[in-house]
Amino acid sequence: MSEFTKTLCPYCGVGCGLEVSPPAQQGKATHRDSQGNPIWRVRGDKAHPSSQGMVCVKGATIAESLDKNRLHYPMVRDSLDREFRRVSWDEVFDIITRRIQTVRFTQGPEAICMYGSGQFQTEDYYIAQKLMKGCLGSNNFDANSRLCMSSAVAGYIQSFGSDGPPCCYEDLELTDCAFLIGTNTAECHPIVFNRLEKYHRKNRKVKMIVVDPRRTPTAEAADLHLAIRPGTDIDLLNGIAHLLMRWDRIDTMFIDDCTSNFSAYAEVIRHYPPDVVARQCGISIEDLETAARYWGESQRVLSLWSMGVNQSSEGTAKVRTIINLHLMTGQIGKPGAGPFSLTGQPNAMGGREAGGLAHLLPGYRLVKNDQHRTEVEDFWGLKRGQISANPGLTAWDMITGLENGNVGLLWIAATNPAVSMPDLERTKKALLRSPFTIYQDAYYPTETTAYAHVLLPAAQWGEKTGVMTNSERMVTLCQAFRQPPREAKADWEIFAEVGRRLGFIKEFAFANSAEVYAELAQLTKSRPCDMTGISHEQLQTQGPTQWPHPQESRGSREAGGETSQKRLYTDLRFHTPDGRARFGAYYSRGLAEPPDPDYPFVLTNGRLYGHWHTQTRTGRIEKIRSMHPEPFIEIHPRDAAKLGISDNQIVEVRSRRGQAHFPAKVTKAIAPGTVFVPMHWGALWANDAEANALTHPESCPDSLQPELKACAVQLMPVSHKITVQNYQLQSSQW
Ligand SMILES: Nc1nc2c(c(=O)[nH]1)N[C@H]1C(S)=C(S)[C@@H](COP(=O)(O)OP(=O)(O)OC[C@H]3O[C@@H](n4cnc5c(=O)[nH]c(N)nc54)[C@H](O)[C@@H]3O)O[C@H]1N2
Ligand SMILES: Nc1nc2c(c(=O)[nH]1)N[C@H]1C(S)=C(S)[C@@H](COP(=O)(O)OP(=O)(O)OC[C@H]3O[C@@H](n4cnc5c(=O)[nH]c(N)nc54)[C@H](O)[C@@H]3O)O[C@H]1N2
Ligand code: SF4
Ligand SMILES: [Mo]
Repeated sequence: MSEFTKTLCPYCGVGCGLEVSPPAQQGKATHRDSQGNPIWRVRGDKAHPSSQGMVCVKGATIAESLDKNRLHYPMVRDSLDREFRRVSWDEVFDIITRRIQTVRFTQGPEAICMYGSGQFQTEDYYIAQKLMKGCLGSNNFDANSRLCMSSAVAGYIQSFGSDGPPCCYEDLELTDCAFLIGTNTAECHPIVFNRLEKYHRKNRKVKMIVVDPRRTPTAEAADLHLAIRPGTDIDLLNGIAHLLMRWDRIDTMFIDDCTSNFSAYAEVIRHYPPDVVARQCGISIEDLETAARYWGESQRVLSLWSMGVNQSSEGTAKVRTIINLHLMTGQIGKPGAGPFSLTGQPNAMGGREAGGLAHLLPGYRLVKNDQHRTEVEDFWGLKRGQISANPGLTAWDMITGLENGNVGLLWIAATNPAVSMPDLERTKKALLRSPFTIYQDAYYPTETTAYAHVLLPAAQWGEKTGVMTNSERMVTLCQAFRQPPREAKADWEIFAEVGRRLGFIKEFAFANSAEVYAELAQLTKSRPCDMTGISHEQLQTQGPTQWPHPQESRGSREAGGETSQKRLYTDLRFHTPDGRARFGAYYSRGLAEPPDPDYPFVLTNGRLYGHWHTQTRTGRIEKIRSMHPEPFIEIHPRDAAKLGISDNQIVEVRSRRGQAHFPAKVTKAIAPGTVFVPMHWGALWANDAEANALTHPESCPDSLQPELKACAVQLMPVSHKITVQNYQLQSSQW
């Protein structure tokens, strides 16, 4: 047997294949982390179709974080101002089930909430849905994906009748024009970007357009960088459509045969002539025309987007407006073309398959759809009507639910909301009011630990076997290669045990995660994400597999046939009742909180190449800490001069909700009037440098995704030196 275990990188949605082997090497010294733990060896898996052996710095260094500061035992305390005490799993399960029963029978199941994560494996997600939405009858399961890709989900559903990114990574190497909007792919999806950039460099005819208010490393590589004003994406996209229409660069046959609602859209784009659009976006008419020309002249256009589009109070409209351009030019369902949403987290896609948002059910089903609920109830052996017909509380609704006393129990797993939620002061105050919070994480402490009554130690990547699906619908088996530390358990096992103790014995009678996956796969039968031909065993023997992959196709695969569909909609039939894709007709509305004389700057925020979100892993890796030692704020030289701010000087940033301090990075990479801060520094890692101290929770009316990417701020240089203190790593006692 090979000494390598095949798995997937647990960071971003690119989903690179990894091979991991044990630390001890014959004849060589064992590498150890700074706390003395031996480090597992990791390399790219050349056989993985998505990444072909490539990895970025995060994947390459992941093993160094596995043992540092882990949460080892269940812990409880009676109130948030007390110390935790260690308890056994038996005791803690008892405490939790008693509490669930009390809340269920006093406040009702809708007072029970779970806030999960795109970093769950699919099995974790599925068991959580069955427990919450099925057995307990509460649709209040939401995930951090609400803050991440729910606008993409809503946009796909509204335009195509179903969720599901229709493209694949091969398209990166087949396109004539890559249109990257609101995505810093080079830093956030590095291996996707490597593939695209290599191809772009070799083929000079291939165009790359980047739309981002910042000149990111992604924008540096582009033929055309449109540094639009934050929140003007719809103006730009409608402006491109206006020119394509004027130049008659549209695919009328495709529009007539395969779409609906074109006339409403045509009416909207009439109002976006180039002079108006250029002024609105803060770009030149020439650049706008160049972008439209690249679109119009290309045989194959591939759009890629992520948070600059989704995290917006008009996120769904932005997504649909991107899709509109593809529909009007017939750029879908063929190699090298299509609207491709890049998913952020490693298993945000698996979450969608398992129904892991408050309005979804497993198998790409919707809570609001009567037939979908009935199908799931029958499959789970529940009474008709057991699944509530109302979508549950979203992530932010859970915060306001704590404020108004409607939430009686909050179970948080695999996410760190005390850093990643908008309007942190309000979030933290609400969390302090929670009558009972369970927090299930791999590490101790994180910022959210301070708000928990119960801590449950989670087994993480490499310590449990399960599957994850990446942005191109590629399902990979992530095999355990080591034991969970001390008493840590897999998330799905924790949920299942609570289910059994609540009396749902047969519902949660799973011997292992392969059985869990097999059950979910059955529930996807004949759905757009049909995975009935996928199982742990099949993935182990045949390797990563893209869905849709129905069971019937197994035979044809063995006979050498192509089974998984690399691309969706190649037959140009969509999942709408009439089979046509729908144009969405949207006027731009702009930012929820535009700048004004009191708060004259737009603050945007995002990610850096080395760090992962709230640093629970990457903050513990020396190489990465030295790449990005401190937070900072990017300010254009003109704005800096006006305010008397010099490089490295501390800037106080205030919004209507809070304040933070950052050393200034004076740079032309950011547009005048806009400033940028990284999102990675929560309260444990720096003093007063939280991006979300400033942001607001206003969200898109369709996707309910908050506008994390923009809020209005004022800036002030301060003379005293704020220490950007780094959190000192202690070795975990727990
Ligand atoms: N290194 C690293 N990689 C990651 C992650 C990480 O933490 N670290 N996290 C993963 C996750 S979960 C996600 S969701 C993805 C996110 O991946 P990205 O979306 O690429 O990352 P962000 O840096 O959040 O935002 C992208 C860009 O949006 C731009 N932007 C802001 N406002 C606007 C606007 O109004 N319009 C346009 N067009 N652009 C705008 C910002 O300037 C920023 O450069 O990354 C994934 N990959
Ligand atoms: N201002 C601003 N805010 C943002 C964003 C932004 O761009 N700007 N982006 C938003 C987006 S897109 C996202 S995805 C979120 C991310 O925000 P979070 O989800 O809060 O960030 P992470 O640091 O990834 O937290 C994941 C947690 O899961 C734990 N963990 C890892 N593996 C496991 C496991 O297997 N089981 C369990 N139980 N725990 C595990 C880790 O230790 C860590 O504490 O932030 C959102 N917030
Ligand atoms: S690109 Fe994403 S999946 Fe690949 S190694 Fe880097 S973080 Fe991991
Ligand atoms: Mo995300």
